[in-house]
Amino acid sequence: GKVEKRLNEIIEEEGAVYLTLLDPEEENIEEIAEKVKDYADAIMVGGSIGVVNLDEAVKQIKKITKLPIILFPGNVDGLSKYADAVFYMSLMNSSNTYWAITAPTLGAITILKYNLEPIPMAYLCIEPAKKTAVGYVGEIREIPQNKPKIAAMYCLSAKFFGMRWAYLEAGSGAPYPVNNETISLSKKLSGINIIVGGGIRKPEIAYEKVLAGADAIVTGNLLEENPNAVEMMYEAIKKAGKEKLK
Ligand code: 1GP
Repeated sequence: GKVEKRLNEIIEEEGAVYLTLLDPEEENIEEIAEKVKDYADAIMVGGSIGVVNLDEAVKQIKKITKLPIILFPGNVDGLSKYADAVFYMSLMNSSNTYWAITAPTLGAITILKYNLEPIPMAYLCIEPAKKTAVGYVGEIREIPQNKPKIAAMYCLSAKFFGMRWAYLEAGSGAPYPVNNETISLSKKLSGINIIVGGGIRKPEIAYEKVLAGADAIVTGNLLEENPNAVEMMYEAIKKAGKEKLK
């Protein structure tokens, strides 16, 4: 697909992509989109707790920028025909098969009809995700941070299933992000694209996550609170990307 191809090109040329997550319920969505449009490589739209204005939100962002919009659905209602692509995700470490396979299956025909580009992704909730919304909604079996091998095994499994991306998620607003050991072992063992998000609020943290092996960094909350932070984040991610490519 076009969007995935573009992301892969950026990873190859710049070492890492920067994805900004916008909550469709966010009131200042236009203001945030206006700020991120010159820095993000793509905009993710979604969240774990319900969506009411998804179509409207996607249309509003589309008016502001031509950046690809990738849906990040929290459930089968997280789809909009106005977006470009969708992370077609399995919450592999949920204790409930609904989140691992039933929800994506129920959404599959809608994705086809809406002509959305599906980007196959393992969604892995790592400690401290249990304390965040996705942990509660997704009924997760939390992957501990002091056992990097467990996350890495899931990434390898994702690769064997044919998924090309794995998202190491500490949860939106997490008090601390996924640690570097978990990221580097996941990347080393699987070789697939590793997305890291949840609790990343400082450029120097994003920088070290990219050097550890992250191919993509996601920030959400930070930009809701301070849209201007996007520039510093972008610079840190691209600086680390360049160094990684050396
Ligand atoms: C949530 O990983 C994303 O799914 C972003 O988390 O809001 O903490 O940046 P933050």
